[in-house]
Amino acid sequence: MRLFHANLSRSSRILWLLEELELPCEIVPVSIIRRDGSGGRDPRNPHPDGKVPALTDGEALITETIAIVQWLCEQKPDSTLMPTVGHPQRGPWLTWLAWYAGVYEPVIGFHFAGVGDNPVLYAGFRGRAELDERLRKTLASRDWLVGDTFSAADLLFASAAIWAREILPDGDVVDAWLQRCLARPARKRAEQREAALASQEPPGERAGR
Ligand SMILES: N[C@@H](CCC(=O)N[C@@H](CS)C(=O)NCC(=O)O)C(=O)O
Repeated sequence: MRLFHANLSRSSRILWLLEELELPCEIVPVSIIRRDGSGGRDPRNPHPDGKVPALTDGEALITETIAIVQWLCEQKPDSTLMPTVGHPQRGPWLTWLAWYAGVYEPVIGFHFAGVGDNPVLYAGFRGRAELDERLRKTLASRDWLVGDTFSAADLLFASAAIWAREILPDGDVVDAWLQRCLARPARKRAEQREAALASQEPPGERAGR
């Protein structure tokens, strides 16, 4: 497998997942267009939009964080990162993943863009307050989002807070859960691996956009 990765981006959490699962994978540092306009599209990156993460496994190209998370977890079906097919926790696990990609990220984007109150968006997704309430309520009654152990669902949400803590709701229960997630040895290993990769990221050609 090869992971196309850019430093401190949505592919960082895939580095973390690879460490959790102890899966071998070649990491290919690529440039991406950064929010501040720096960087540029990398011709080596097979992602159709020039984004990261992108994963290749033999002939297969897998893009979109959730698809990559599921693909990698399926390589180690006995790990605790993903409940097995038919397990009672499988449904909640899939729900958190789908909710993250289909609702959480869009609503956070609307919120920071200042359009979260738009009635059409609110009807389709609900708003930041509802998101915060769901996470706070869940974490007030349990240590992890699914079952009684850390899973890829926790990794997904916790890794969003690495870029900006305000992406997640504030409050003690969320802080405590976040600390539990970030204290994992695999997270520390991923952090070190990413730091070592940072210098290998190509600068990106503006002309290549
Ligand atoms: N929905 C995609 C989003 C991927 C994404 O937007 N990645 C950012 C990095 S965090 C990127 O590659 N941006 C470069 C660009 O927009 O050209 C996923 O979750 O995989």
